[in-house]
Amino acid sequence: MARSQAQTSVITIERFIMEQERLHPEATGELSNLLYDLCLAAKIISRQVRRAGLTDILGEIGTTNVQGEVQQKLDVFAHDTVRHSVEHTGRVCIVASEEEEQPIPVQVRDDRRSGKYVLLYDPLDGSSNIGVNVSIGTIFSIHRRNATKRGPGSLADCLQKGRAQIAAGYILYGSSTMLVYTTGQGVHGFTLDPTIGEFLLSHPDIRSPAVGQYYSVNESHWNKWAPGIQRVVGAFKNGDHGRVEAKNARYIGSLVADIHRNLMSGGVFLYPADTNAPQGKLRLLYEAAPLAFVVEQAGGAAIDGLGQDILDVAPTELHQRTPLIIGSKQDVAFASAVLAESR
Ligand code: P6P
Repeated sequence: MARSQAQTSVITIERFIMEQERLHPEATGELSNLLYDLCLAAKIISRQVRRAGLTDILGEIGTTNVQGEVQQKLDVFAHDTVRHSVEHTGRVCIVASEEEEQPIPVQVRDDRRSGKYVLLYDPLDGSSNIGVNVSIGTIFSIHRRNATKRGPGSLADCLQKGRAQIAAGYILYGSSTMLVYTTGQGVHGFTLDPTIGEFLLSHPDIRSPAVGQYYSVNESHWNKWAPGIQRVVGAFKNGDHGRVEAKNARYIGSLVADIHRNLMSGGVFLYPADTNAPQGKLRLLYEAAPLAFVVEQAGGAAIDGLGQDILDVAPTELHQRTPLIIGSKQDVAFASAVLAESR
């Protein structure tokens, strides 16, 4: 009996992106090509992240502070790899990275092809975890330029609400390397097969459970939180009169890893404001907003805990921080209700 096409076909991310593009007759292919560019960067970074551990073990290759140097090298390596994968293509007009104080306008040789996209990214979030072999990630956010019409982009092109994102996603360098992204047509996960150097569709149309089994927060900050946050976390820990059931605690301390586990299994992640970090720790434009786009597209929710959805927060600064509560829809709604009662 002939095997069905589905049984025999291996769907690479390139094929998937092309098929997604065909759903949009107006598409020029530039976004697809930008996503391919990011796939290439992801493969290169993944290879280097894997080798970093070897360098560390071998030791004599590096200096005594090879751990810190490798991490710093890796952060900069990841930053440069993404930047070099996109800046020559004429598809982007500006890139902004956690590693650079200012956005980097992209000078396009042929001005007529000045890029229409803006790329914001965290090249290697959680890189302090490399030394202990904990998963780390790259996070990216893509907007259409909206403040300038041609030539290099501007800071204003970068300061857009998350709701305006064209695409967003992350690469998780974990037990396997996964790329998870959305263009507003659902969330799709691809696993890198290093033997062929291809991202293969492994998790089509990811949907997050409405109620999570996990809550993820650094409880060492408890005494610095506002009473409302203490009440929310206490309810996730112990249950709350049937409004919410007690959950299991899971906190890796590496944002992309925590978010991915909760996306797949259901859960709620919190990085609230506290007395030491009145705006929270995480960055809005290239951490919270892209992850919020992905999580919302998978049926979840993301709020700042101050009454706004993350995707509706109007940015004023490139590296501004935001409190973040993100994950399973009903859990985030519970947190939002309790915080509203506490205001
Ligand atoms: P804390 C890693 O340094 C990071 O930026 C995120 O990846 C992670 O979610 C958070 O900080 C952990 O912060 O204060 O719990 O160590």
